[in-house]
Amino acid sequence: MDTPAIAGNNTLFLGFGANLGDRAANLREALNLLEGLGLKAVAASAMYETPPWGIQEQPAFLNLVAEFESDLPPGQVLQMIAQVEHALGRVRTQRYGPRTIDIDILAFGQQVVAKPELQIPHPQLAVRAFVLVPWAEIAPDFELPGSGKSVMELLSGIEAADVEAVETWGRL
Ligand code: PH2
Ligand code: MG
Ligand code: MG
Repeated sequence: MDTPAIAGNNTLFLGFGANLGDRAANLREALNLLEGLGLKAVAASAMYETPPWGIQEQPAFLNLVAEFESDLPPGQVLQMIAQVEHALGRVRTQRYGPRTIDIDILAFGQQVVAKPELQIPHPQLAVRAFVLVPWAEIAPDFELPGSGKSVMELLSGIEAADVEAVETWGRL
């Protein structure tokens, strides 16, 4: 067979966060815009209100995780994400600072990407309750490439107080 090893449909998980403007509207619009660009959403978690991580002096976030199917390469999905973040008024100023929308590629099937501009799986997902709680809602058994650990296993490594601080806020 001379077909490329990485082809066909990939299960892709994206993390969404917003802490400026109408946070829920920003999350909904981000999903709609990605679907409009051709990414097929197959599942979405609830929206969770989460304490800001990294820089504490900023408004609380709404976060969610959604699953998509795509046969596009990761770099192309990253471009679509940048387009949607731009359309929703994302201005890149402070690292970990406030934003109308942030969309991160958490995992892309079993692919591993280690480039300066893109790392998959997302390097910090294993320490972030605001990612693992919504992710475990929709895909507890998904196994990360490399470690082979499931989302649920990673979540069990997070301190209880951090998990409890992630509160269900509402449906999309
Ligand atoms: N995103 C950040 C920094 N801190 N904190 C929460 N609760 N949720 C986020 O999505 C978030 C954050 C940088 O991407
Ligand atoms: Mg982020
Ligand atoms: Mg980001």
